[in-house]
Amino acid sequence: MRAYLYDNLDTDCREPHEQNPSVPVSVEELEASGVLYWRLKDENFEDQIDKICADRNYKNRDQITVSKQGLGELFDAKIKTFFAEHLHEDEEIRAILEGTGYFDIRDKQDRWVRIKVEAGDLIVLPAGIYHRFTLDSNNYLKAMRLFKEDPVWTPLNRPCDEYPYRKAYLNVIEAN
Ligand code: KMT
Ligand code: NI
Repeated sequence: MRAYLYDNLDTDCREPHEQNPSVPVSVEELEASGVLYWRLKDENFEDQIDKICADRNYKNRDQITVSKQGLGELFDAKIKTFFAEHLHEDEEIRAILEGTGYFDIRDKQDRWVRIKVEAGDLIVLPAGIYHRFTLDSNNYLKAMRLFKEDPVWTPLNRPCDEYPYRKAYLNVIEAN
């Protein structure tokens, strides 16, 4: 995982979009926005996930392969939905199993922070944070999705500042 400020250029979102010079964003800064991160080691991969699930009460899981082959005829529509700025009522928890991709989140100052993820990264985006996802030029990412009960991943596109999940998120973040 590596995080940095997005350059806001209007080119292909699969490009790195890193500023020059780069402006890195630390794990601590991500935490201030409510984003959690774990690096999973290759050995006992499942055990580490099981522990995080037990600690955080994630009871269920499934897998998604974000690729042309994995999503079939839904690919173009899904990719578009993922990259529209949105939030969810629930946390978005992803353990990256294979491949690479970018989660972009809005920081406290409403700037885009790009988080490059790869196999072995586990990331939690809190409920109510504005974010988006894109593949990079490798066009392939396989992830485990973790969730507490039934997942509510319906994307609520910005603006949805009046939703209780958004307000609750801002209240938590303000305290950080
Ligand atoms: C979402 O809601 O933003 C996603 O599920 C992103 C794709 S999962 C790698
Ligand atoms: Ni999302």
